[in-house]
Amino acid sequence: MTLTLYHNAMSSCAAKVRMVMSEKELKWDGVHLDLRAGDQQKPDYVKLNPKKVVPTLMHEGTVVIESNVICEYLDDAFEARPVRPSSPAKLAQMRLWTKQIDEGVHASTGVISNCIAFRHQHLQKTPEQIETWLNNIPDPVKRQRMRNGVELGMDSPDFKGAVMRYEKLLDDMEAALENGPWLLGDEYSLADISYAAYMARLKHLGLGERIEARPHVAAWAERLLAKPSFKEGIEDWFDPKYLALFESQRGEAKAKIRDLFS
Ligand SMILES: N[C@@H](CCC(=O)N[C@@H](CS)C(=O)NCC(=O)O)C(=O)O
Repeated sequence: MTLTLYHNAMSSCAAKVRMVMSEKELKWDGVHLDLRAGDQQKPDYVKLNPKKVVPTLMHEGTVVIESNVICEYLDDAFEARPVRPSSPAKLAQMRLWTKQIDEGVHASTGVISNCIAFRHQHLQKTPEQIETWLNNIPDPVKRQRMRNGVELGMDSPDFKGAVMRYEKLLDDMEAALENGPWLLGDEYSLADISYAAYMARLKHLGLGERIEARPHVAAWAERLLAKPSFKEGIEDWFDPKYLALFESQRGEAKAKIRDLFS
């Protein structure tokens, strides 16, 4: 079996795929991309992933992009230890959770992460390097969001909407978790795994109070982040430089978020 993941230690989408591979006990090789150095925009990588993002999976000559697609591909290609429910009704429910990530939750995470923390990494670069990175982002809407975040931080016009997208998600989760320990009730699945890295990111960025405000979500996040696959696929990859950056910005972020809700 040759399974190669092009990924980044701190990327939420790549983290999701690593957690799935851990759940399924798959052996894989990694190619680590430095997203701040622009590895994702280099021509050889763009041939694999025209969206210029991680992750990308290579499996015996097949290239698969888009983390939600990769997770389902892995579950189809390697049937042991399934991460998806077998009933069509539950599978449909699962996909309603995972598709939300592509419909706004991931973009909102990008906004919040950039406005609070990642902008400080970009601001270490020369203005020319920042422009090169921004101009190479294929999606013009994402390019503008990233520019706003780097230039304006938490005063970006996108910031409040991104936080509110999470409020809606967490409210929906709170309601779903009244029916059992996992988002689909009794069955732990890709619906839960897909959100593990995002819950960790909220805590890192000072939005943990938004989780704690919802008792079912708080207990679920604790269960999810206690999974051995979270440790192996996500926590063990945390980059101490990023953790230090998150910590240095958390106080200001918490105060700003509290202001949004006062
Ligand atoms: N929908 C894509 C999103 C991928 C994505 O946004 N990846 C981020 C890291 S989480 C990235 O590579 N960012 C680099 C950049 O935008 O320059 C997926 O799920 O794979």
